[in-house]
Amino acid sequence: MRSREEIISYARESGIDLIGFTDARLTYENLSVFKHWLDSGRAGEMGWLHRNIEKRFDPRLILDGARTVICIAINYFSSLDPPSSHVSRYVRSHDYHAVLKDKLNKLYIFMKEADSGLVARPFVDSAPIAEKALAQKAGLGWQGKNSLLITQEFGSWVFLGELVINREYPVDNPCPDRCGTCRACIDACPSGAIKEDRTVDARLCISYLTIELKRAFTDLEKGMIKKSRMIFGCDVCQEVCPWNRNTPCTKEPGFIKQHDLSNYTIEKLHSLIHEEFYRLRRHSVLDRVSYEQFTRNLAALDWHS
Ligand code: B12
Repeated sequence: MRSREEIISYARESGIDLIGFTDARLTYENLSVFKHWLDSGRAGEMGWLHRNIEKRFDPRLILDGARTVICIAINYFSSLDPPSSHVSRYVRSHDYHAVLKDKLNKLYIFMKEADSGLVARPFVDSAPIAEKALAQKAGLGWQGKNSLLITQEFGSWVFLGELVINREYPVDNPCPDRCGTCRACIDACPSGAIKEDRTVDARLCISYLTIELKRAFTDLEKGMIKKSRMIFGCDVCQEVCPWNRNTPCTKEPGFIKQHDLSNYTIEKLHSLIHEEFYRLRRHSVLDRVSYEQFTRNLAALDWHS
């Protein structure tokens, strides 16, 4: 079995920025916050979040015999976008699911070489698993007022992933809260989506409306999109966070700018024809939206009430 030190040093060499260990369980409090969030309707139409609730907070239900969760984070901050950008930062990089999954698979192979009985499952947003709560417990950072995992080293510009394993390792201490009295994200959110209890009301979140919501917009939703000027995701609650002021540039080649969508003016976005849109979508998180959603989002920017 590889030691903690060997795992940490292999992870660092393979481009994983932060790594921490925690036991394969979350608290009842996390579960009850999540259930309350669902019951209050804040998940909007993301029906999939209502499924496998117990699994989300107990990785032992996704991997039989799970003992430890190795949590990782990778910085994706690359360069300053032009202020006119209408897409969130993560659109420009290679799809983070693939980048982090690849690192986790390599880490697994490295560990397995020294331990043939090791069983593990890698996750990147790919299973019902409470990634931010686990990462906080593994000491990577804290869940800020905007609900995102904020790290001291890279702010919240990190993607999260986990390797759930059937081996026991010494765990890290949970990270304390460092938001203090700051409420920049709550005040800056263009649509009032960030609630005082550190959760987000997805129904008001521009990221949800432009990516996850599949149907046509109501007039109220069109008004929110128009005000935000965004057509894919939203980073306002991250842009204003003081912890995000000095994030160094990512070292991950996959997260360096892939295409220039962030430089497109509204006129240029309107001229994106079907084929070009699908070309840009390849290997990007843009593939979460169809061409119909994309044009729906764009049309909302010109909406007149
Ligand atoms: C659903 C989802 C969304 C939804 C809902 C967001 C939300 N905040 O809930 C929408 C579509 C809006 C969304 C948007 C974005 N998302 Co998203 N999303 C997820 C997903 C799949 C689940 C999150 C979730 O469970 N939400 C439900 C709420 C209730 O859970 P929670 O926020 O974790 O809340 C917990 C804590 O608040 C805690 N808690 C709160 N109060 C208290 C009190 C006590 C006493 C205790 C003990 C606990 C506690 O308990 C809750 C349950 O654990 C995760 C991946 C994953 N599997 O975890 C990615 C994830 C959170 N998203 C991510 C990203 C990058 C984004 C965007 C930045 C994308 C963009 N540029 O547009 C935005 C950011 C918006 C925002 N401020 O959250 C990253 C965030 C990385 C990070 N640094 O944290 C994740 C982790 C994916 C990843 N693998 O990297 N997302």
